[in-house]
Amino acid sequence: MAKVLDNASKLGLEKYPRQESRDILYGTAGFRTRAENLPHILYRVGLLAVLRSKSKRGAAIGLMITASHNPEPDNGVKLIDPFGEMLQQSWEKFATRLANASDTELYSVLLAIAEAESIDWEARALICVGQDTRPSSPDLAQAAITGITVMGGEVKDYGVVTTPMLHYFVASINTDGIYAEATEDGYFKKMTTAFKKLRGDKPSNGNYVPSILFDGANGVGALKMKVCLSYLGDSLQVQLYNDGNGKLNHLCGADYVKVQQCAPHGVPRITNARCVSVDGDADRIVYYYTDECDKLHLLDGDRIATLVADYLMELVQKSNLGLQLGLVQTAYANGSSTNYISKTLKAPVACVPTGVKHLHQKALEYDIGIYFEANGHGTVIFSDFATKRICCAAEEPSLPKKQLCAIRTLAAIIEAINQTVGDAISDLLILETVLHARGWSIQDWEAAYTDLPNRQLKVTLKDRRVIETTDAERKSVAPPGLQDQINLFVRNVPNGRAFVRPSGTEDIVRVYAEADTQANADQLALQVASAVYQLAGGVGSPPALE
Ligand code: 16G
Ligand code: MG
Repeated sequence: MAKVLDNASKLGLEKYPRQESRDILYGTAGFRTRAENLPHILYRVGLLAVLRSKSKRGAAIGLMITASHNPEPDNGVKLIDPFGEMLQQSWEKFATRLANASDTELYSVLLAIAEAESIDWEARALICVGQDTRPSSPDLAQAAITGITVMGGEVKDYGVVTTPMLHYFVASINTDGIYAEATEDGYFKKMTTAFKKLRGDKPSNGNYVPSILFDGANGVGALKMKVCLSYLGDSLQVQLYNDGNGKLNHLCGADYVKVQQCAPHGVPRITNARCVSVDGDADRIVYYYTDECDKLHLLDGDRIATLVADYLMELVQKSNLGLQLGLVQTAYANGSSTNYISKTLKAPVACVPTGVKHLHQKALEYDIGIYFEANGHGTVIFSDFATKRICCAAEEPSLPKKQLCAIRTLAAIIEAINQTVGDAISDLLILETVLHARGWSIQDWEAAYTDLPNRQLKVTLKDRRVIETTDAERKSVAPPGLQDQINLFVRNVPNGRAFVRPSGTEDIVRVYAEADTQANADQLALQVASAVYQLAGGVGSPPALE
């Protein structure tokens, strides 16, 4: 043991010494910063991954190198736990401690973690490594692999993959059952076979046409969609744009479309055509179209959740298996979507703090849990109980035809969805299935409800931690007086709602406001941002509408 640790700390000093940089936090998306500050971090995350795997008696752990939708010069890393879920929260602290230790402290920090977790040094360790398409990713992967190797861990290097593919592979290695073989071929074969089964032999239906324009953000999503196409055959026509020749995430991709509320560059404007954008590591997806006046219509994660919920609820009713379905959103969900879920769909809907781990955790409480962040990250989770009921009933030919058909559809959806985490490609296949089944165009989908106009603003503070929130980030408890002010502003506008929260990924706080009109939403956002700036120690110029 001492020899392993000694090795690790020595090698770390020689090859990957700690660089002069500020302390870094393992946040909602792991470590993320400029790529040049990351080599020693990757090395240390490699060391930690081995401890994590050993602590799970040799279960495979994932190590994904990506900075998702961030600009190309950034990069990042996050660890994936054995069932394909995000790293357990208590280990986030270990990651932060190890990343910020001085070179001389490295040995003792590793030892302290090993002791705290009663690590069995004899246990094996298997780490699955994946990377996105950034130019900095291969060297960073090498740093991680060095860390894993000096600690005696085994490496399974998947090369360039989407984040959700790596989650899927890790879950597949560690579990028997619903996941396919842990290879790219296994993954695509399983998903697309189920998709084709769901689609039947008629790719068109009513207003639905089996053809989309796909914005790949010039990242791994484009690369893997290309592979997926060879499995899809004639079942879906996908025109690929931003397929990797341009700059990653630059003026394109799901985050750009959602945040800037404009169509991505590099995709032709074809009036009313159904288009999708994914982000730089393909774990988010949004749909959009541009109308006759060249106006963008965005169908984001809230719309995706409601579309999928509406469809699954009908199947659940027809299946008569007594399964309970629920949705999970964050405070960013448009008020109209929440209203639609509770009043029209009459489904339970929970609100949790921002970050996939919170949504995923809550969704596990339902037989069928649907979670989506407004930004397009989400999936559907079937509990073991629901999976068993559905899969057993699907083998009961004596059931009435309509019921059996609904049950078999649910069984095929279980095969097509990546339940470990939001997966743009798998989500796309599910959404295309629902639209096809409904016979809907993207405009039919949009007609379900009207979004409340909303506005987001950023405020820079001396220390963003002075903002403290409660009630799933919907209310602030510090600094004193801030929530009273927000309440006052909100009361003055019809359908007003606003909140403020410190970002988990940037050194800013975010303000969200919605109201009956865009002018009122803008005014509310500005009032709240100004109050934050005054009461919480704003720096730089006072907030303004961009
Ligand atoms: C991260 C989160 C995402 C969240 C976003 C919020 C994961 C895998 N990703 O990207 O879910 O919406 O952070 O960013 O959890 P913010 O804290 O800067 O608003
Ligand atoms: Mg992403």
